[in-house]
Amino acid sequence: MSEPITKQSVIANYLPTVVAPVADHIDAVFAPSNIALCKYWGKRDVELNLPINSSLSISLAHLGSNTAISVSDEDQVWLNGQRVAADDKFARKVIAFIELFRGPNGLPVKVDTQNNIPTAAGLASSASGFAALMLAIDGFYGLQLEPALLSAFARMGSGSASRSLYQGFVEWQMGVQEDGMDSIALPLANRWDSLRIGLVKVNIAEKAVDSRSGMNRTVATAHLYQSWPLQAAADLERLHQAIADNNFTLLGETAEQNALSMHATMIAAWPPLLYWQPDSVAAMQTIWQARAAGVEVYFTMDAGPNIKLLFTADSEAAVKQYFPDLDVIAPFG
Ligand code: 2P0
Repeated sequence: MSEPITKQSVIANYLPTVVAPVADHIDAVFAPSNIALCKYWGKRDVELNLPINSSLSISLAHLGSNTAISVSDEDQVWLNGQRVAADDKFARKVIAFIELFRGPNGLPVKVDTQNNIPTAAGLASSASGFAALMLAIDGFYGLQLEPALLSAFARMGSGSASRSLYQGFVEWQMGVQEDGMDSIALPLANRWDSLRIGLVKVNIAEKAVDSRSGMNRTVATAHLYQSWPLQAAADLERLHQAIADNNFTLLGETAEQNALSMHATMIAAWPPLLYWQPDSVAAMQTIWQARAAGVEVYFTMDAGPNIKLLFTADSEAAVKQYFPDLDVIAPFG
């Protein structure tokens, strides 16, 4: 029997097992957060974060993570100006990821990440975090990796990080290879300058079940999950059509149905997974009321209670009548 494929064994095909820094430190590098219009939900390979379906996202311009790395006398991880305990899950994940490149006995480092989005609130900070970390590793160790490798390696840190290497619309192609090296994200050339994303913050506290455990539980226990890959494939086609035609109705309807279908699979898991809170449902009802009144606004939702609105610039004033405190992002600047 052949050896199981690991992150280390895949990376070793492209890089020496131990790499050394090319500088004492590198300045912070930025990667944007992203919100999927067709979601990544379920893995065909848990070790490599290989997805069961392709996904399509939109990056959040200036919202994301800035990560710097420097030489240090011991490994240390900082998040938003505070040192994180070495045995904390986040710190362990970050250092384990660095070890994939520098080896277990490489020179200790300080990793300093500043997120300008709420951490672990369903606003995809792990996506921007691992994408920025991958870019910082690339600079600090002088790897000069091409974009496809940066995306594939960032994906091993967190699946959705594969998409956060680019701005704008990004498709993460699921790939078919066993080592996952064709499971990479690519940017779409299309822009959509009038597109807006509104953040309805229901609760920015850390969630009880992270998306990694949530998706594994769904795949393992929800019979409803069987229909998800078919739905995702059809939605991806519709989104490509919507983007090519500048058809906002098709984009919004597809994204909203995709998100609710993903949540349906979670609700059908056991133990059930319901990330919604009463205020999430209240926001959905408000969105449907607004639509019934002729305002073209749709929503998407990730593994958390917060709602992300989709609309175009010409509807912004009307949408704000329903959501006065809305944070609005223009993903194309
Ligand atoms: C997405 N999510 O496409 C979906 C929708 C959450 C719901 O990608 O285990 O943190 O690190 O690969 O990337 C969040 O999953 O999971 C996510 P791992 P990740 O945005």
